[in-house]
Parts: sequence; structure tokens; C-alpha cells
Amino acid sequence: MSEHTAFIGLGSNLEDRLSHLAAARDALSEWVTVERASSVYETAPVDLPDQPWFLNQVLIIRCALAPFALLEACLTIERRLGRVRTVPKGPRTIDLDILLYDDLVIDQEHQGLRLTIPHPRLHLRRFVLVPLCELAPERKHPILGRTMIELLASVPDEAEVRLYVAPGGR
Ligand code: PH2
Ligand code: MG
Ligand code: MG
Repeated sequence: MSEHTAFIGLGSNLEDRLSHLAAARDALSEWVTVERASSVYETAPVDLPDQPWFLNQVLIIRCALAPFALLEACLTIERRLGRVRTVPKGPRTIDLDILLYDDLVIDQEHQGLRLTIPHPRLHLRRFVLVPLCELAPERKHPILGRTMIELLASVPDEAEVRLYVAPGGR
């Protein structure tokens, strides 16, 4: 069984955000091995500014799932954690995005689902690059050929990303 390494971005800006991140990690463990998790960051909303601040985190996972099977697992977890898709880029209990999968470059549609890896906005978002740099600063973007730390140094996004310290130190 071949093993793959992927980076998954988690985001939540509704209800108990920290619990949603934990529930997503637990649910993912049913399909994949969660190897490492970044710190949790509290981040100002981008793209659609008029919504609550997010908690974001990035995970390194190992899995035997093919890319579309991993996407299916992510969507299943989103549904299980009560995500309702109303406004695009709007508030959500949980979002799981495949950011990187080995050094794969893919942009395909399969049974009505579109999958683009690397995530098409990875290099434009501080809330993704900051936790990615914590885990893998020297990892190269498979299309841009630049490391995560280089991408962060030149990212135009200025939206705030700060380390999240849970109330009561949870
Ligand atoms: N996700 C979005 C849109 N905007 N902003 C932050 N800070 N964090 C997110 O995860 C996020 C967002 C759509 O995927
Ligand atoms: Mg997203
Ligand atoms: Mg998503």
C-alpha cells in the first residue's frame, strides 16, 4: 500500500471553533495518520471580510488514499461536523482543504467534484503560509518552485494572523 504525505488546512469561524478543529483532527484519524499539527492561529477573515475571525491550523498527514478519495474524506468530515454551504467563502463550522499532496500538480473534475492541488490560493494567504512555515519552511511549492518561507516573505496579504491562546490555556 503506497503512502503519501499531504498537508491539510483546517478553518473554523462558527460556534466553538477550537472544538471543531479538534473534532476534524479526530475524524481524519479514522482515514489517515495525522503526523503533526501546527499551532492554532486566530486570523482575520480574507476574501469576504464581513464575517467572524477564524481559527486556522495546518496538519501533516500520511495516507494511502488517492487524491479524490482524500477529498471525499474531507467533505464527509465537513458534513459530519455540520457544515452547511450557503455563502461561498462565508462562515463555516469547519473547512478542510487539501493544500499539498506529495509533489502532485492536479486540476481535475471527477464525478462533479473539482480538485486543484496545490490549493490555488495557498501562496496568497498568510493564514495558510504561517502555519505551513511552522511545519515545513523549506518545502517547495510544486508549481512556483519557491519554499514556503520565500512565499511568506513576499505574500501581499496583510490580514492579521496571530497565535491563538485558548481561554483557560486549553
Ligand atoms: N477561508 C475562506 C475565506 N476566508 N479567512 C481566514 N482568515 N481563514 C480561512 O480559513 C478563510 C478565510 C474560504 O475558504
Ligand atoms: Mg478554504
Ligand atoms: Mg474548502
